[in-house]
Amino acid sequence: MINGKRIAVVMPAYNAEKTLQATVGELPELVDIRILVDDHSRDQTVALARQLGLHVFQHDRNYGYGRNQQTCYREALSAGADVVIMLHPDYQYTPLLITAMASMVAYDVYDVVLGSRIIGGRALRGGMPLYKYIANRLLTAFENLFLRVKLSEYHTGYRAFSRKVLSELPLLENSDDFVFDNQMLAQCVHFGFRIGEVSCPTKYFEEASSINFRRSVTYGFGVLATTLQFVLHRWGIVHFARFSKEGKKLDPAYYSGVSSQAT
Ligand SMILES: Nc1nc2c(ncn2[C@@H]2O[C@H](COP(=O)(O)OP(=O)(O)OP(=O)(O)O)[C@@H](O)[C@H]2O)c(=O)[nH]1
Ligand SMILES: [Mg+2]
Repeated sequence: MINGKRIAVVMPAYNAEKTLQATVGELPELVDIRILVDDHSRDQTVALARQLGLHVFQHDRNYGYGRNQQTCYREALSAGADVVIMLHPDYQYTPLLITAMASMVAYDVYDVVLGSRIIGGRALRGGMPLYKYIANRLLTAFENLFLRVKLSEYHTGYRAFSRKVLSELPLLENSDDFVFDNQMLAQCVHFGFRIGEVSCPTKYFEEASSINFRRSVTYGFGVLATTLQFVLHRWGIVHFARFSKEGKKLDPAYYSGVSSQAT
């Protein structure tokens, strides 16, 4: 708990066996709810997660990173979380920043807090591939221009959200794939949520999960499309459910057809 708010950490996992223990071992004690959603991993992620005492939910097949997050947030809301931090179980983001990020939301300074690898200027030294770094900088500049905000990056997988953000965004209108992350941030901007950032060390290493060049390109085009949709919707030229108040939201009671059994 922080400031009387229940803190949840959600981990969207896919083949995270090698790094899960290190990640969970560094979760601060103030975390009240620890959830792992397994997207049909082929390794021992689920068995290990149970051993580590996490609340485990399993998809009946590999739906993708975006769909995994939908399940994560739905389960965190139904568990009664007030602040939810998404942490990748591949140990690329230090869990030691959870307290700082969760506080910023728990004390109602921001609705959303991002752990930025760009602030501090050490992303390349931390091992981020050069092409990812360049794409990150260019896409960020492009989005800042059209979304009319100033973030240091939109592509970090380390994020904290208030309960209000997760219940009010039309998250069910987003992609099942990696571009979900970007669509969600564009929604946060569109609906006027306050977004803060903290600097987070960049860590790339052998066992970490890392999307390959081809999927990164797909993601990049998805980001461009998301920005274009944001602008078209804003200008009233095309209507997108993703940016509409009537868009489908996460309802803890809603059943998406995905089997996400608690085990
Ligand atoms: N649900 C789901 N999760 C995935 C999938 N692939 C990766 N993940 C998880 O999502 C997290 C992020 O994936 P990464 O491949 O590390 O991608 P990234 O961190 O955005 O990109 P990098 O900067 O290259 O590491 C990891 O912790 C994975 O466990 C997938 O196909 N489905
Ligand atoms: Mg990664």
